[in-house]
This record gives sequence, structure tokens and C-alpha cells, in this order.
Amino acid sequence: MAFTCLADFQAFAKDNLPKPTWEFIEGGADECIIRDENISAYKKIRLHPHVLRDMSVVDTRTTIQGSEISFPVCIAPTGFHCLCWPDGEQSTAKAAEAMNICYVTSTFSTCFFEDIVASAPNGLRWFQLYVQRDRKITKELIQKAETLGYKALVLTVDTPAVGNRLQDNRNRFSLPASISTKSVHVPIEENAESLLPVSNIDPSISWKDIAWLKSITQMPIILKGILTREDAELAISHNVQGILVSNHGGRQLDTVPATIDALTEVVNAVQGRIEVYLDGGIRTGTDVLKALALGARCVFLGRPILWGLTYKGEEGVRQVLNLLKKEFYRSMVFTGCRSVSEISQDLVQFSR
Ligand code: FMN
Repeated sequence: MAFTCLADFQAFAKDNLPKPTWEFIEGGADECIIRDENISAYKKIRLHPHVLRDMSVVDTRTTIQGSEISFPVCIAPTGFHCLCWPDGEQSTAKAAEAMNICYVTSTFSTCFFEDIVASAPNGLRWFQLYVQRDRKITKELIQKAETLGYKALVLTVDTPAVGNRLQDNRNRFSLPASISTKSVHVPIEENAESLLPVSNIDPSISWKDIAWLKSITQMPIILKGILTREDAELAISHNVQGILVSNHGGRQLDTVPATIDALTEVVNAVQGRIEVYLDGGIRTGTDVLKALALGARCVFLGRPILWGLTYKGEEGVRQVLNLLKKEFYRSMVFTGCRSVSEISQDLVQFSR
């Protein structure tokens, strides 16, 4: 089968993963309204292209937190890559390194961080943190990541509890015995109703913990899961270096705004003081272009990476990223943008 778009990888993953695993990856919270709207919201935005601009040389590169990436698409943190491919996160890291983009490694990785880094020693990597109830373990995790060359700390702020994922509850989904998280203990056996590894995540984290994190790491801090102007302003006043507009792929609270709809509110509050990123529902090159036009510095992919991994490990993830890179390049050519800095807000119009 020829893979011509990201949806082709999705179809492959659906046909080839065990059904409960597929439903765990694909699932959203409650009625999955916002999981789907993250995707459909892009379809309501029309492009406003410019022609006759000499498109013979087009440069897709940009920077995030000062590091260059080959195009403005990186890998969002997702846990449990060994559900999709035997050496899971190690293959993902290799693909990110080969593509010269950033891989945000999840706290819930199923390979050791040391092995992930050894697989792709020169890759740009950020570390996603779920603050653990045991702050000593949390501190050790952060310091290990920093020692291993992780360049930023992505603090996930939308998970004081796990979303209500109906399919996982119906399937009584749990990790197969052969797969485990390697750096934090996931007491899946304690939670027979929703067998998701949430019980060690500290629900008490609050704004005051940002100062604590700053006291134990030099890494810039990026808050993942901000959706409102108020929280964006608080993020700035707590001196974080970036915001990732995210609703966790619709897996946490249903019926919040689609991320592309929340982006403008956050970008307007931030006023260029720190970088703003977005994840959720990015499936085509024009989605990337639209998010950048509305002020995102770069976007992150969640599920499509897992589809590529399921297809062919490192090679599959590279194919997903290459396809999206070509689509993004084409969208720049057609809208008259020779560089990422030329992607501006006048490129988009909202249809009714
Ligand atoms: N976000 C985290 O911050 N940490 C995680 O460990 C994590 N695990 C995830 C596991 C799966 C299977 C999925 C689908 C998402 C996970 N996320 C996690 C959320 C992603 O980082 C991201 O916000 C979301 O997948 C983006 O939406 P998309 O899948 O539509 O691209």
C-alpha cells in the first residue's frame, strides 16, 4: 500500500494494532467532541494566498528556544511507545534526529532515558514532566534529564486527574505484562476501573511549584496544556519560557476549545514575550501553515507519530514526518511564503 497522507498511516495502525491498544491511542475523553474538533476546526479556515513571488527557493527551517529545526513540526510527548514497536522510544528518537526536529520524551516512556539518548545522541530533545507525588523522585527525574542533555522541561499542566476515556474503561485497558514504564512506577494494578497510570501524578501541583522547578533546573520551562488568556498571563508572570497550547489531544476535559481556536487568545495575551506552540489535530501541511499564521512558533504531533511507529518503527516515523514536511513546503509555495518568517496572519480567513 502506498502511503499518501497521514490518514493512510492511521488506517494501517487501526488494522494492525490489537483493538484495545488502538482504542487507547485513538481515544478521547467522554464524547470525544474536542478530539475530533481539534481536526475539523482547521477545515473552517480558508487560506488567502499570494502569487508571483519567485518561489524557486523556499526555506522551511526555524528555531525553538534557540535551537534550529528543519521545519516547524516536532514530536509531542506520548507515553508507551513500546505498545507500537519493540524498541519504541528509541526508534522515535532516531527518526527525530534524522529529521532534525525536536522529540519531547514522555515521563511515561517504555525505554530507559539513557537508551533513548544513546540511540540518537545528537538529536534535539526536550523532557516532558508529570510531577510525581514523591518530589524526591521528581527532582531526580529532572536532574537526570538535564544531565542527559535534554534542553527544555515541558511541564504538563492539564493532568491533575486522568480524563474519562470510555473505551479504555470498557476494555479495562492495561499495559501488557511485557511493557512497562522505565523511569517512574506505574501502579496499574491499583486502579482496576481506569487502568491508566495516573495515580503517581501529583494532583496538588500549583503555580507556586514553578519557582520550585526553577530552583532545581537550568532548563527553560514550557507549560503544556494552557488554553486561556488568564493562564497565559500567569505563565508570563511566573517567568516560564514557553507555552504549548494543548488540550492533550482531547483526552482530558471534553468540550474545551479546539487548540487552533484557543491559540489566538493565548498569542494575544503573550504579545511576543515568549514562544507559543500548539498541538492537537495537526494532520496536513496546511494545518501547520494555519497554526503558524495564527502565531504558533511550531506545532507538535501526537497520534500520527504512533501510527508511523506502528507501521515501521524509525522508518515509519520518518515517513510520517517527511510526508508532512513536503505538504508544508507545498503550502508555503502556494501561499507565497519563502521563509517561515513570511507566514503571517493575513494568510488566513475564517469561513462561517
Ligand atoms: N501528553 C503528555 O504530556 N504526556 C504523555 O505522556 C502523553 N501521553 C499520550 C499518550 C497518547 C497515546 C496520546 C494520544 C497522547 C498523549 N499525550 C501525552 C498528549 C500529547 O502530548 C498531545 O497533546 C496530543 O496527542 C496532541 O494531539 P494529536 O494526537 O491530535 O496530535
